[in-house]
Amino acid sequence: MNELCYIALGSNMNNPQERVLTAVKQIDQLPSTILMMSSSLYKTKPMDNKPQENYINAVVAIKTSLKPDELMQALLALETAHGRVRNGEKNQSRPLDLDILLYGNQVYQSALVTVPHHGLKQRAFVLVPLYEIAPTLCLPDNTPIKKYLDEVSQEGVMHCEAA
Ligand code: PH2
Ligand code: MG
Ligand code: MG
Repeated sequence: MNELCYIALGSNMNNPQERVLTAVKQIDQLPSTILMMSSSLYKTKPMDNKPQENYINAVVAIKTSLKPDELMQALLALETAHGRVRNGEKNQSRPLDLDILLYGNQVYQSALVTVPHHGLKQRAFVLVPLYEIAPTLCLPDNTPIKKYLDEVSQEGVMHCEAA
């Protein structure tokens, strides 16, 4: 279990709250992977004010020996198991989105995955739950995530009470 990784979860279809909680358990059950921490759930407004249902977002920390592409394959399989269908359109509503935010301290890009995740620095619905579980975390370039959190508006990111 060598790399500490952070994964963002998002859902705005078909009972998102329950779905995200289920997905957290499923991530813990991936091969060679253990769940270290999970954030609270957050109800969030769609990015760019898209006319969509609100999202449920969360972030988890895992330790895994899966390589970045293997981890992404496993996460994509989970998305598919939750009924996600990709038609090439960007940012459409989805039952489950699982993004690798950080893979240890690695900077890595392949056809399947880019870490750090391209949206990490600008998205409050990622930064708020990430900061909750890792307040002193720094990106591979040594920038504290707190810096980016302070730069975004947290309006539209609402903490969900425990179910
Ligand atoms: N994911 C998107 C697009 N827009 N908006 C919110 N609030 N939360 C998301 O997870 C999200 C989004 C594409 O991945
Ligand atoms: Mg995403
Ligand atoms: Mg994704």
